[in-house]
Amino acid sequence: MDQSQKKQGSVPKYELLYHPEIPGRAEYIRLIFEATGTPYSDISNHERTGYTKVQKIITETNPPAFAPPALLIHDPDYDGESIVISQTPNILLYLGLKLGLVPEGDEMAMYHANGLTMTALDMCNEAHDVHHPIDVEQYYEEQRSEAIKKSDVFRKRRIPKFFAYFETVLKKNTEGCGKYLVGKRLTYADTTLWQVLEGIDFAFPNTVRKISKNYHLLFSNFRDNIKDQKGIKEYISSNRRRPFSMGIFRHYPELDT
Ligand SMILES: N[C@@H](CCC(=O)N[C@@H](CS)C(=O)NCC(=O)O)C(=O)O
Repeated sequence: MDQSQKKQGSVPKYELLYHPEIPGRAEYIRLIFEATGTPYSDISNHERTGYTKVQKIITETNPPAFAPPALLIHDPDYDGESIVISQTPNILLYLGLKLGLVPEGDEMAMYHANGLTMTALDMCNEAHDVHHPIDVEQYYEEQRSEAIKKSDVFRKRRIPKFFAYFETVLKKNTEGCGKYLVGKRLTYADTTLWQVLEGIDFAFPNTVRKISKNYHLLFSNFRDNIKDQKGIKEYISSNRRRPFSMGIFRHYPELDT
């Protein structure tokens, strides 16, 4: 749409479409809203019949979303139409640009931030696959022995590889002083990686306790810095922040021996 057609003074409205209760993949999106002080509605958690509404919207929209999270956007720029977009990294990129959580005035740095976000989400997906290595639609208990085998590889090889990678990224971004992944201010790559670290720590506390000393920037500078960011700090201590439970990140002691 032509910029001249913009309706002055009206602001976009955002509705988050996700499962109720668990933080899940929607948490990466909530962190953008919270860090930027942007109002949003979390339909499943805010409305009594919210989840029914979420399912209806994501299946009836065109194109339908395969799975939550999705974002319902009412933006005056879109001529009164409501738009639904899906896929976590896609939503993060959209909001990152709209709400100013991408590096300023540097297109390539934006792609770097997005690439780092996707790598953090890869680690999240692998953590999920540890407890569901065979079938996402079956109970953990039905794939427990395979999960135990997978957890061994994840803890011994994949976690250290991801941690070492992000430690190197922090070291190389001298502008960020070990506090930010790209440039010298907060991007959605930082909020996303921070949430993945929280999740890994929840699911694999023994592993993290044992090896975190090897990743000094990641576990002191970076992690502490992000949790103290304006918006994030208040959010963490609010009841809007959902605790980890039986979502993507799960703690089974036998997977963290
Ligand atoms: N790649 C998608 C994955 C979406 C996804 O797996 N969503 C989960 C909840 S976090 C779900 O409801 N999945 C149902 C399914 O895959 O059938 C994303 O990043 O958004």
